Amino acid sequence: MITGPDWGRTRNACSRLDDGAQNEGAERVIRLWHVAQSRSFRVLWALEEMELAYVQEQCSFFDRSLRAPDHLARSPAGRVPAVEIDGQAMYESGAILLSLAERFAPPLRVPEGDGARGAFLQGLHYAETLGAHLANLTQQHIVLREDWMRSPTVMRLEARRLENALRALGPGWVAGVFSVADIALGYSVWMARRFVALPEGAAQYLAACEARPGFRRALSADGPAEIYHRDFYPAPEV
Ligand SMILES: N[C@@H](CCC(=O)N[C@@H](CS)C(=O)NCC(=O)O)C(=O)O
Repeated sequence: MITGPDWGRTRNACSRLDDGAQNEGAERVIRLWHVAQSRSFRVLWALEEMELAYVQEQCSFFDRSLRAPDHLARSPAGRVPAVEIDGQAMYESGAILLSLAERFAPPLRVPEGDGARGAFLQGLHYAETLGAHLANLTQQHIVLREDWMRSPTVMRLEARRLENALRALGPGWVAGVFSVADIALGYSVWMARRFVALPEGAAQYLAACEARPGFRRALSADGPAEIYHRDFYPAPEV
């Protein structure tokens, strides 16, 4: 879906990475505002799983482009992911995943009335339980640059809580068959391995995610590391 990537680093607007003319002329236009390694990877992965054509607007956290009025108009908190589908904007990754599946890939969601619907919805939302710990750990280890700003106690506590929360996962897909809930969760587990040793079930779950061709295509479209530059960020001793 993406051709001719050009990862320009000096810019104050997001860079378009695609054969946009072809997409713009098509009946449906899906546009994704994305920052490498961020939660917008969920949407990138979903678009690849669904084999949908899309326009990728590659953004950075470091050039204020997410605070520009045009981005705030589509994402009020100035975050990613944001999408526009036929001109209609959305900005919450879980809602975007469900909406894409309902519209374009029904087998990737569990419908109302199905016995696995509860597990499906739970998985979709549980991804953000993991996401809260990941956001705290990312802030502590990476966003706060000076040691005096960080709290070793918070770092250890958040790592332990993340590890415990990961015990709910794997080895199988959360609703029995692969769905967008696994995309939401799989991204969270993929990030979690930078902060904790994954429990066995979560490690098997992640391996199954990483084996999917859609995941691998999304990985090659993700872009240069924007947030995490180390494989592992250990919790400090207190
Ligand atoms: N719950 C939202 C969270 C979105 C979010 O916080 N995105 C982060 C990247 S993982 C972001 O854009 N942060 C930029 C900022 O806070 O300025 C979702 O799942 O879409």
